[in-house]
Amino acid sequence: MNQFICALLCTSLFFIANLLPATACAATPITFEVLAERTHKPTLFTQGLLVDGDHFYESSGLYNQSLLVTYPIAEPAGTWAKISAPFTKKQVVPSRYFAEGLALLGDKLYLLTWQEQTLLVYDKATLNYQKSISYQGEGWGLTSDGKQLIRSDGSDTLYFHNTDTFAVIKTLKVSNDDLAVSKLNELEFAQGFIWANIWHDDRIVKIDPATGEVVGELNLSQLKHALALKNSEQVLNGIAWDEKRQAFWITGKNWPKMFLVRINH
Ligand SMILES: [Ca+2]
Repeated sequence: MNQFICALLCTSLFFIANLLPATACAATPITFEVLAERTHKPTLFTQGLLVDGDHFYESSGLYNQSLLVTYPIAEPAGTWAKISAPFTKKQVVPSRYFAEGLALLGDKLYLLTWQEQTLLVYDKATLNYQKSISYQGEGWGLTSDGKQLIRSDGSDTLYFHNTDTFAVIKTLKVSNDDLAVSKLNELEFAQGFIWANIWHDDRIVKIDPATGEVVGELNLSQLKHALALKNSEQVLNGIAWDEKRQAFWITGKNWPKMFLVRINH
């Protein structure tokens, strides 16, 4: 859709907004280049993904199957070795929990659960369980801006939490041209912005953390389509900022690959 038509449509939607579901027009496209790709274990139902140093940390969902794992960014040689390579560390999440978003702050990993209203806290170095904290609502995505934890719950609202008590400090509505942007899922805080996967969509939106306004979006449909995935739940859902490479690692639920994506400014 070109910008003129989009502007016309948005103007029309403004007058009949009460008659239609809120659907924002496309934000300013962000162009990107794929710098590299590597294998991703297709057994991982990716919910949270982050990079620390030379390792990935990833949470994998579903009841009775949830995991917290870490593995090196550098792959072992050979296709067989890549697929079968063991995790550096693996922690099985109790079967009653459906693991969701994952964030790192200091020496702790914070893991959301979907509907169990329980935040699980682990030691980063060992992946040993430390404690749990109750909260209200659903857990989808989680990230940290270095001071607070930021949670999504599948709506258009982001929740900023105290890191010690997980109490909600503030909420932020995410919108584009005054229309709500919902189904926010996996999150990543990088370069002063919040980046969010939209569930069952091939887009990642760039959110101004002060206003909630979507200031740009990445359309990654070409990456997903190249994988020729069979299952409709194999959605884009993994964003990890790699400080060393100044680029994002991108993957999805049960995807066989991860992509290193550098965005253009
Ligand atoms: Ca992330």
